[in-house]
Amino acid sequence: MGSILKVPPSLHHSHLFFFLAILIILLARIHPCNSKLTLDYYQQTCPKLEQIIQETVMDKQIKSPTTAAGTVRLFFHDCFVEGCDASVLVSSNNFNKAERDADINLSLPGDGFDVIVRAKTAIELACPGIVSCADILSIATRDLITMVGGPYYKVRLGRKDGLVSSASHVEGNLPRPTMTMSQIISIFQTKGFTIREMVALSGAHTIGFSHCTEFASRIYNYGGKAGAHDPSLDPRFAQGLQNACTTYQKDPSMSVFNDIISPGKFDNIFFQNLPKGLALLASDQGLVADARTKPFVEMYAANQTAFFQDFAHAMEKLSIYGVKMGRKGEVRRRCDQFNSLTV
Ligand code: HEM
Ligand SMILES: *[C@@H]1O[C@H](CO)[C@@H](O)[C@H](O)[C@H]1NC(C)=O
Ligand SMILES: CC(=O)N[C@H]1CO[C@H](CO)[C@@H](O)[C@@H]1O
Repeated sequence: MGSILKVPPSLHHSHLFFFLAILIILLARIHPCNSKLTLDYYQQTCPKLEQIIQETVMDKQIKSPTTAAGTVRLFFHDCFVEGCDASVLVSSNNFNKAERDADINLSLPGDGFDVIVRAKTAIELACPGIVSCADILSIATRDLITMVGGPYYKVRLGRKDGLVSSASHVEGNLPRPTMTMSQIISIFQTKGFTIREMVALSGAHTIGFSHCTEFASRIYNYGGKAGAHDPSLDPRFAQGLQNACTTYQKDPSMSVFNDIISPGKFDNIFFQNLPKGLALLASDQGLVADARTKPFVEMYAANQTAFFQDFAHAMEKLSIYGVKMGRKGEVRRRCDQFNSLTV
């Protein structure tokens, strides 16, 4: 090795560059970090993995129907902050305020975390120390989407769990309903997602709910006028929301289904609701008001097959966003703690 690096003084700069380039290519080839996610990653080491996850999520979803939406949102938040590396599952401690405790975390804890912990426990019994929490979260999300009526897609495996989870890394990486459409598009585009993919992924709001605080400014004293609501809301829907949220300031847990027509079913009704003024979040309503996103809303509203196809592709893409492999991560023993903290 030493002799390769010792360059004779006569050697021209471009030769040196050439030597170094070859050396880097050779080193990259023997280094395992270069490998890719594969469908059969655990075939030898944990053949029952997919079956165990499937059973765990079915059992949990039947007992707690809010699990599917909670898990899908958890997955989205995990992937958009530090990549899909289960960083969102880590608990805070005295030394570190973790990602899950950022102020955007409303509704994140609960069933989503619980179903992953359960699956991890069952998997550790069958094949200890093998399967990453990031892979479990990816498969569980896909299975839950399928279970509530959404499309199936393939999930490649081999993610490692991240070594960083920090509340301070959340801001700016996740969209908020108060953002303009340009700001939301920019967050997705920075991460390599097109406007079309952004609209398709937003279709996840066909399940689950939002807390009243997330849309209160649209239904109470809109624009500073007493009793006024956002005029883009259907008037009867606005009144229903005002009634449903009356005491939300005293009780911050008050919430309403995102897709009021078919809240528990993964379908394209969410997109059909938008032009009717039946969207809770200002950002969702915005999808049908902006010329860049409206054509996709109309296509998905008219054609569920088109929505499912685009959603499945976009989820597959999301599930490999920023994944860590090889020594860039670890297989956590507990999904809520880095291995350096467990004994
Ligand atoms: C496009 C920008 C987006 C914005 C501004 C946004 C914002 C929100 C907000 C404010 C909530 C309500 C949270 C609460 O009150 O607890 C929510 C819920 C939800 N979001 Fe998004 N979101 C976006 C995109 C996405 C994407 C891409 C996905 C997944 C692929 C997703 C999945 C969900 C799910 C499933 C829920 C329901 C959670 C539950 O019921 O527990 N969202 N979103
Ligand atoms: C719906 O979308 C699918 C998938 O893109 C396409 O093959 C089909 O022709 C569309 N159907 C209609 C009625 O436009
Ligand atoms: C349940 C939970 O973890 N909630 C946290 C969400 O974030 C706020 C603000 O950072 C914390 O105070 C909560 O404890």
